[in-house]
Amino acid sequence: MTTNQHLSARRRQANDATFVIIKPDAIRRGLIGAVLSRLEPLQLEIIGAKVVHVSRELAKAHYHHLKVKPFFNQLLDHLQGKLHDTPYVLAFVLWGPDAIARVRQVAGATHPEKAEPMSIRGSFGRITKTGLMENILHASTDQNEAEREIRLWFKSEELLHSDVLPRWVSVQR
Ligand code: DAT
Ligand code: MG
Repeated sequence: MTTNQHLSARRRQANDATFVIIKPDAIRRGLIGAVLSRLEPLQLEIIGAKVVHVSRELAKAHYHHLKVKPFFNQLLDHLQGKLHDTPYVLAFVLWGPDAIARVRQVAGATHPEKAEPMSIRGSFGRITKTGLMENILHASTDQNEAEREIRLWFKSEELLHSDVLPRWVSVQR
């Protein structure tokens, strides 16, 4: 094995934490179980889980990178459940080998019609007439985003592995 192969093998085995939200459209449509059954085969540990009533402030902070977009307000309304009469979301921190990339892969591309058909978004997501992406779940895209989002949504005492803070990403166990 070359040094590069060793490095990539180690990288593949690195544990990381990712942040997942089951969004109001999925809750409204009775898809919580379906989403979890797509994630469960990844055999990640659930190190944080809770029901969250999403304030405007939290929604804005979560999607801060999209605040200049024309769909920003609709996005906030969606996350707050205002468009689905569902005043809460389910938030999770999942932990394990390559958690961020593997959850993103199972989730599928942002746009449900472009998502791989067997992915969660490809299977269950849809676009409404107003252009809202009902794409079922949120999942962090990289380590910086995961760390920022986990800190935004969870207190360290709400996580099983709070001992790995602040370097919870890529910590070998
Ligand atoms: P992702 O959720 O795949 O990480 P993102 O962070 O770029 O995608 O955007 C967050 C959410 O915003 C996304 O889940 C759906 C919505 N969104 C993104 N691009 C959009 C667009 N062009 N029109 C409408 N909604 C959009
Ligand atoms: Mg994103």
